[in-house]
Amino acid sequence: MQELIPAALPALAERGITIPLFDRNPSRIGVVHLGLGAFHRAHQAVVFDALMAHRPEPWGVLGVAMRSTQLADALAQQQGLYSVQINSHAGRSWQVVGSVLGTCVAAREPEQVVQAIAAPSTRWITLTVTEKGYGPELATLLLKGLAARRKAGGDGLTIASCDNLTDNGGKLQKLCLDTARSHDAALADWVEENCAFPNSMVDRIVPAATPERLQEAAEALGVTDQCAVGTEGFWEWVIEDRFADPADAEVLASAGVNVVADVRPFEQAKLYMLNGSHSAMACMGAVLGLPTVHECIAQPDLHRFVHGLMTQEVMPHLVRPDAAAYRDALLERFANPALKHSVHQIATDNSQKIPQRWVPSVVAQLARGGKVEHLALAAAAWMGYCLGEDEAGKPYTMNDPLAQTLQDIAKKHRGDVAATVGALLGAGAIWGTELPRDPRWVSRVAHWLERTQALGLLGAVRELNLP
Ligand code: CS2
Repeated sequence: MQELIPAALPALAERGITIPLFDRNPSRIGVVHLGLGAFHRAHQAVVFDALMAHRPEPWGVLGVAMRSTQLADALAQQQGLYSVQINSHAGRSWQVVGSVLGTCVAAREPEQVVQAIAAPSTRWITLTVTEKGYGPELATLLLKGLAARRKAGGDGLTIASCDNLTDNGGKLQKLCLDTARSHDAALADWVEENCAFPNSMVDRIVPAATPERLQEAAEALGVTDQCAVGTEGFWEWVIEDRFADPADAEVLASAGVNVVADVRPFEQAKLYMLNGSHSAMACMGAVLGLPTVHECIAQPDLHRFVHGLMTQEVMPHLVRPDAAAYRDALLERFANPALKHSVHQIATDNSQKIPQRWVPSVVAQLARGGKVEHLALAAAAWMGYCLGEDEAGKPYTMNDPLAQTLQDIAKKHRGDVAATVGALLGAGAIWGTELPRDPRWVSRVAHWLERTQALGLLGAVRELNLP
């Protein structure tokens, strides 16, 4: 079978598949994207694809994989083309995205990244480097590029973090400025004055590609696509109106991006409602042996639990309007059977995600004297998850920077509720400094861990759900 390359596009159009109809010359690269994963391909790159079709500015993407070479090379082989399978209520459709005009690997070709950041046509850097990616390595790479840009007399850039972090733009700006200040104060000043770091909230459920998905792509397209991704119909991008070029606000809005003065209401709703529920289902699904989010939410007791978690312990703190409608829409999105979103994928890096997704709701509930039953049961499920095997004794791999530590603790204290709770709440910086010492929180987590051990996780969920 032929592969997905530009020459294959006319035949795809004949099959009714949306294809890029714009000039894909690499000179139109205006965005350097760091973190070339499935999410970027089904989210920002689709927006840039729409912009490339209608706008004169260069919105083409240089897709930079931080370390792994496989996807970058496979995409290069297809001259940047890949397909997106969209699974919405209306059924399934396919789109070939053409905005990625080049790829490289930061660990292998750092100089290419630096040159791209410095290139005059570049206007934006976007990032999806995951929660744990915001460290010195990232700062060094960005600053090398920005130093080269400054030296070449270039304009400032918009540098947009698209990771699921509270205050993502602010955190990235601080990382860059702090690092720059420690060795090059003039560069720090230049970045501060010329570059904009908007906060942004991005949303689209994009499971990691599976061989099954690639097979579906081959069947639908009639050509092979090693880089196909599957996603839902829904997508949302809310970004703070803070751009190196203020005219970009209107440009982005023309592609359906929501440009706002303050992202926080959207960011909090998304992190605590969507991602918070995701992480709860990830731990519960892993412990119960339910492999996907769809299978979790199809379980009536878990559906009721997730509904209760959002309604009782998250929504009281949200500013985003229409929280109930937002919740109901999320429950429907979780139930999308075509996504097959693996709970183990979501449980990856739990120790980095829990502080962003659960802790703020626990703290806010305690501050208002509210209940934390659902969050405490979710925490107990996470403790069960840390054992590295489901309730039937089937082992799984934990992908987490703290995997070994957490599993050692969980196994060492297995069966001892107080010791497990004390040690796991104190591990790393996951639960902050206050919660592990707050008896209101510790006692509820201990309660639900005890119930989980006595009744099984589903039994404990049923007990919590009782009216
Ligand atoms: C998920 C997110 O893997 C995870 O941790 O919670 O990737 C989630 O699917 C996206 O944030 C949805 O926008």
